[in-house]
Amino acid sequence: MRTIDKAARFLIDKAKEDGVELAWDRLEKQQPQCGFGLLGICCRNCNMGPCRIDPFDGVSRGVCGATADVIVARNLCRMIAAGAAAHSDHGRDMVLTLLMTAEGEAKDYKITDSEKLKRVASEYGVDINRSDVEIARDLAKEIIREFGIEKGFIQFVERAPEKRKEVWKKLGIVPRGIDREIVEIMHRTHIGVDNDYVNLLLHGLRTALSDGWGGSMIATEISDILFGTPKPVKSRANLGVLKEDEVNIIVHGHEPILSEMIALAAEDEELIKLAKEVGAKGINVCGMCCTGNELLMRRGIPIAGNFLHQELAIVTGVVDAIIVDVQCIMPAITEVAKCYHTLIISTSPKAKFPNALHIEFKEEKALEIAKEIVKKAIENFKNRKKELIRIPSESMELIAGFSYEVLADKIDALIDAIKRGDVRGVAALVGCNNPKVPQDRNHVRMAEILIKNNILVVETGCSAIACAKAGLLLPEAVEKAGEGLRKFCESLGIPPVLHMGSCVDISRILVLVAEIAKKLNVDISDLPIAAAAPEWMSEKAVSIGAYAVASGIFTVLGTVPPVLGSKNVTKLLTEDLEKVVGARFAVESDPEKAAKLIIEHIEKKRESLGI
Ligand code: SF4
Ligand code: MSK
Repeated sequence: MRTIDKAARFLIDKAKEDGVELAWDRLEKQQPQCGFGLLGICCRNCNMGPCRIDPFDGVSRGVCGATADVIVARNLCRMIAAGAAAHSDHGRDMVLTLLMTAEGEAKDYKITDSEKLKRVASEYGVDINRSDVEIARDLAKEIIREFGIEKGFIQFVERAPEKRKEVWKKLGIVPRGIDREIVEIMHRTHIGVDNDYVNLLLHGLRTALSDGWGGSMIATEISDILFGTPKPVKSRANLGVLKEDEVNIIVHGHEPILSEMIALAAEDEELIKLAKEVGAKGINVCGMCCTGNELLMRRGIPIAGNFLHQELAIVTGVVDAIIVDVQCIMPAITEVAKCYHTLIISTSPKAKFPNALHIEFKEEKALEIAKEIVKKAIENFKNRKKELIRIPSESMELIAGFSYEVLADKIDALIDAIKRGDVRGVAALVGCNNPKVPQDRNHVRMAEILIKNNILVVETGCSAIACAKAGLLLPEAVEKAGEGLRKFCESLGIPPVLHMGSCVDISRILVLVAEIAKKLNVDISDLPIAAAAPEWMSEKAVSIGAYAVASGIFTVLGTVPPVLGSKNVTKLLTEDLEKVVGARFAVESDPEKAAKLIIEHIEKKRESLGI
């Protein structure tokens, strides 16, 4: 089975009829995948190699003498570095936009959440008794400094409970500058530098922390300041949100700097008029992946799908443009688009695609460029190939928008419910789709089992979209929950599965669990909470998993990371870390068993807390 999603199944069949190759087909062609790669025991870090460790063939060291432990640890650290870099560079772009907004260079942006601006500025010691613009300018400058701090630590680390900070201090892994930690990984993993797998992995955790409590948290907070802090909002999810009689524009990628402007441009009277002139009834903007989550959370803009929906959207034949910025955009989409009429428009100088139309996005002329892009989509409406049009009917209602601020005044009620035992604990389901897993199966199945067992589920990224499509982000989904969770959710009028945002918004979950721990005067690792990335695929997910564990959160991975080639690294990650940071990884691809691991962990933590 390739997917549990009916709409996806419909379009996978259509793609076959149309002769279009999809990620699942390419995965099949990759079989059998390289065993050395799967185990993480190949190294290309210098030109004496490439080397691989082959215990069955008596090869236990690379040319330089590196063992499987060193090679696996180095490879994993480099994955963390790439993931942390992606999130944090996104964070940097947000701060630079805030600075340009404050200095009057990015006139189409404004400070939307002035209260949050002041709150964050206070944390950074910025004087808040001034105009928003002045505060924003100084705050942006302070935060930019953090990317390459020479001494001292990332400010948001202060949001962690004291006990957690003590753990980090003792281990020497309090994150310093975000860029510094990432550069240091690249240095340490160069041939002949750090040859101790424990030392390497500890720095990997430090780098991941600079993502979770640094780059990602910055991205979330600045996005809220610029575009507003999310509040509960109704919308719809799945490919049925596409409309045959409107110009369909999908924004895909990650940074709201672009997608917010596209949403604004699509409301322009002149462009709506133009759309009508070409025979469409209007302009339908939909999201995909995390930039879609950003628009969904703040504007209620419908979300067409998660990672494995990006090719399928084109197969409907009605997507007039996919506008992309950065991250999780398959290079394959330009190939798929060749069979239909879809225009792929790239916008970031960091992410170009052969055969795409590149219209560079600049914050100084944001709305003007966004309008130009939307116009291209409208002009493409007439190029649809009528015989290839088929839109699946599936789209599900949902409620999203559960920022930390929305939940803040519900924390006491949650703690009471946890103490009473109505709610057993909280589980975060996050991360991607991966064609190695039937699309959405693990996300949805795990969420169903967890809520049935009275565990409140919070979600971000593609996991949240999977559960949205399955109808779990609705208050009515309490029917699938256990009695205690049902009572709790009904009393607050919330669904049992809460959409907390995009991948960088896992920082909202960190803030939530940190506040719960502070209220109970315990460490995060003492709480009855857990996390899972049931279908993860990206390096960002590796960084997320690493900062979750380093923050004290037991984390279950649904696809196997490339570490099994080293028994020592595997043991460290799945056993020994528990003694060091109070949490560990588990790997379990069966969603039933993975949910069971989380339930057992939560019950164990409840017992230790005496509740
Ligand atoms: Fe081989 Fe060592 Fe070079 Fe890696 S760093 S390619 S193990 S010689
Ligand atoms: S978009 S990182 S596929 S969650 Fe954030 Fe989805 Fe994973 Fe990308």
